[in-house]
Amino acid sequence: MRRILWGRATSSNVMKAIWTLEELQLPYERIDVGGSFGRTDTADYRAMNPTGLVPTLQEDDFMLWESNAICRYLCHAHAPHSKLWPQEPHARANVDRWMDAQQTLLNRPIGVVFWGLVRTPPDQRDMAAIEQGIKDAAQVAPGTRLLDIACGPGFVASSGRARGATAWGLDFSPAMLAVARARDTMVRFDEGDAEVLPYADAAYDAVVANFGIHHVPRPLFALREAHRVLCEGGRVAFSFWGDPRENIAWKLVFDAVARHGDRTATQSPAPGGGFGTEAQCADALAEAGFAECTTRLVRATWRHRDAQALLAALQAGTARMAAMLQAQRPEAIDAIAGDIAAKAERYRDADGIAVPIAAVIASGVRH
Ligand SMILES: N[C@@H](CCC(=O)N[C@@H](CS)C(=O)NCC(=O)O)C(=O)O
Repeated sequence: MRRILWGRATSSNVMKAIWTLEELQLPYERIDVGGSFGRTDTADYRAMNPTGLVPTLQEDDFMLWESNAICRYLCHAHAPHSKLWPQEPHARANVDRWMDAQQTLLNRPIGVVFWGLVRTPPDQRDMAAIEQGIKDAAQVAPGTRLLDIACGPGFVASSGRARGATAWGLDFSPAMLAVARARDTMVRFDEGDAEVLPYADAAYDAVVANFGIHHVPRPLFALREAHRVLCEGGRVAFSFWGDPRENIAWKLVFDAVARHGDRTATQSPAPGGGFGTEAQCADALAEAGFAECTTRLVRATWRHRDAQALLAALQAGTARMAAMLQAQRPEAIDAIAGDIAAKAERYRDADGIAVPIAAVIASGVRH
């Protein structure tokens, strides 16, 4: 029989299957797929595993996905007397309980940490993890009336809805709203100003803003409005890029522009500012009237093929940073790119560059 475990060894779910195979001393080959190895999007892989995730176990024509199912199957089929999955009903139930708890209870909260600690493919999954962290901070649950302010394409509103919330999104940009509405027809997206919300007092249980509050000219006004539209006990949560000292991807660019270009060349309006450290976020929340204020610095690694790819991602995916880069003279851009490439070398490993980034997730409760 040919036994193949499909999946990169850096995945925690693949590790479970590897560990079981090794523990049971079962012969197998492992083929690297997933993450930077790719191939999980191919028709061949999807035919084995329609989720496109890893691991997948293949034994001749038999295919099995879901890491816990794989571990149980291996014990059941090939080592029925192993202590790994004991036959005695109570002992087995205990193992099953912890395996299920890992998949359901534990996996979600450790997701943000996990994302920050292991290698992830350079396909922007980092942002989804931060969004998840925000929703955790806002404690979004089924039935929650959730408002996503400065919603952009509406990713947070949509994932709040996927968790059972009734979600609204608000943004001042009709172009962003067009994208959001095309993405998700189940969320109501409104055009409006975060500083003057077009909603009644106490209309929401949770208000979130993902990397939005610092684009508002007067963030404190927006937080006061969030306070007004929240009901008693309602929670606000927002994310914000960490200080460049922690947020190296940003620091590489800011330093390079300072050396070779002009940081003031940008035509975009000045940021609302005043956030960046956890203390500043907590002060702003308290000033807006919130209690039980918490802040948490989330660190992660942003992986790219090289510095050029990092710069391209920032140019395509940011607002003020992109405007600042666009405002540089063409010859300065070359020098800036060269400077970033040189300084990014210290973050190089076998797969490219792994640049530290950091964001603050802040939350507070209306009493
Ligand atoms: N519930 C699934 C989750 C599988 C999963 O999320 N796998 C991750 C790696 S830990 C994955 O495939 N990520 C995409 C990739 O590696 O390309 C299982 O336990 O097998």
